[in-house]
Amino acid sequence: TTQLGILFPQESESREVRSLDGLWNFVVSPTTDPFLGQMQNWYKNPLSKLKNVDLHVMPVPSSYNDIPQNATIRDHVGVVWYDRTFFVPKTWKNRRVCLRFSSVSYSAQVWVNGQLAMKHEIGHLPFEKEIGSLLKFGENNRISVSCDNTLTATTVPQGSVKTVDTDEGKKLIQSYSFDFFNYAGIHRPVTLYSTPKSYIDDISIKTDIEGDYGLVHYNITYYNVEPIACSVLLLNADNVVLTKQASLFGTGVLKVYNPKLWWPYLMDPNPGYLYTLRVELTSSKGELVDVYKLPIGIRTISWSNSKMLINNRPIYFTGFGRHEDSDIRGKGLDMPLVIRDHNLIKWMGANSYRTSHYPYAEEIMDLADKLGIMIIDECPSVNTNLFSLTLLGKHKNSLTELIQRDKNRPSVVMWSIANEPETNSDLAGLYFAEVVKHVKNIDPDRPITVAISHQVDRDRVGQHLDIISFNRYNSWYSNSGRLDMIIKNVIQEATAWRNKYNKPVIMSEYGSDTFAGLHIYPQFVWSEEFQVSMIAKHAKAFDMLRQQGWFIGEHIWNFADFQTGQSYTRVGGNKKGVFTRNRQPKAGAHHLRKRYFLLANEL
Ligand code: GCB
Repeated sequence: TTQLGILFPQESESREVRSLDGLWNFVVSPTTDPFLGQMQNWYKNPLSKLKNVDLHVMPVPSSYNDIPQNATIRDHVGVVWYDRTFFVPKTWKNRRVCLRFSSVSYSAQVWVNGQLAMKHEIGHLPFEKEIGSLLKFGENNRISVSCDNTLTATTVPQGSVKTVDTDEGKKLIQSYSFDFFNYAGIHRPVTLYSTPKSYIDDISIKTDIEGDYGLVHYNITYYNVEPIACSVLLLNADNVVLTKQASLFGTGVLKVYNPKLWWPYLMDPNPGYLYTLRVELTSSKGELVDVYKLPIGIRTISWSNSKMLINNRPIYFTGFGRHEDSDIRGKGLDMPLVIRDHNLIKWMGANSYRTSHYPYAEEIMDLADKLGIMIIDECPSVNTNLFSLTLLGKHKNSLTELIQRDKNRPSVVMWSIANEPETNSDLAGLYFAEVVKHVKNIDPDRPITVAISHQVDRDRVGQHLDIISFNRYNSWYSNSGRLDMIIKNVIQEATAWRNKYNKPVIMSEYGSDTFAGLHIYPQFVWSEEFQVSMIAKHAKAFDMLRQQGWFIGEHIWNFADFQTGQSYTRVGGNKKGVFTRNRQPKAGAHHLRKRYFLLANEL
């Protein structure tokens, strides 16, 4: 279901937040009876009271897969169960109390004190519900969550399940065609928060530049149980109030003289400048009722048939495809990792990345806003095929929810509506025309792309996009080992995309698996020397393409090594990172950062 108002929970004069992160109880249905939990309604009683099941301690947030010492749980297909108790203060009785999950993969049902509170499908996106009527105030309450990782032809992303005969009897197995491991669980924070009964539900902003002024167009929705006045303040980064405006209908424009613009990293000495939009609801007696503070950046995005511009300056994307992935935690949010990653991104001199292949945590997006890292924001559609109306509906939902979550972020400069879908059929053309129309209806102000892997000549999707991104593995999947066949092929393919559509072109993936510490010279596949030369050859092609005026970016695959499903093409995971899974640089990282800093100086 689509929802409005998914503002990130924050403390303010009127709002309180309690974290439900920590240790939860965790139970998997026995493999002999995968549906036992559903049959027996395990949400009705504490999981700790169940007989004949293994009770685990499970940290939240985290993927559950790599926590227990148990391959059956790692490879489990279907539903798992979580529960815990939590205390709700008496003082919240007359307030609006919401329960918010920042992400559960893939789908979830949530019960509070044995009563269904909400359901959500599609991982990597937040969902919440007002749960006041289900709570006991001044007492302990129980929250139960069932989480299903099953992917089918009508989930986003897609997969398929079948039953196989094993040495241990019949088992369900999951297959999927993307390579990253299908981690599951409560991946991001769970929060309980309270607001007054009259509250700010949503804020939308759009910024513009007009002469010496920065413009902040805002649109606020709020609910009130008493007469309410809404006002809006703009504060600079030193918390000085620049303007204040009473807003009768919740919409208006704030003007800032000589604004400090939001610039990407290395395009300005002070990148990522953020103002604060402070929204206030006050009662007829003039008392403050609700306050929400939204960080905003003032910048413009525009594009032509050959360029993309921020604040009217052409940009050139340098950076990576990435994953939310690490040892033990899988896709669980881990702040030490997140900060380390962003320190590495700055150390690399990269100005951007794509959130391949799903939306990343809001905490990560906050950092991108602050540091001036440009984000190509991707929805969870990977390798899409077997098009259907049901799939189309969910694909659109994933974008509605993504845009609802990220619409105000200065770092988000483009929507990626799919990675490597089927693009060569007429049906694909029709399908993506619909997806594009949907996104343009919600957000006409950011360009749309798809990371395409099929061949140019039969493509039916590029016509609907603003910017063409293509993924190609020269010297790896194509002409393995042939470092002498990269330059011509990259130039040829980029030029073919350009000639077909007359639009800006990005190479959104190129790379080679590289086993850290493996040295072979002359360069040989899997060695660090090979990755360095593979990067150097691509750089030559990119530099020639840049002369043409329509080639606008290069993203290497991948930032770091990551876990995959089991296959004979992967040695302990995908090793195309320029960093290891532990975030240590390979030779390729040292090589590439010189290029990124040179490019930043040149542009
Ligand atoms: C791709 C996919 C990416 C894979 C990569 C690879 O084209 O977009 O998800 O990880 O290739 O290494 O095979």
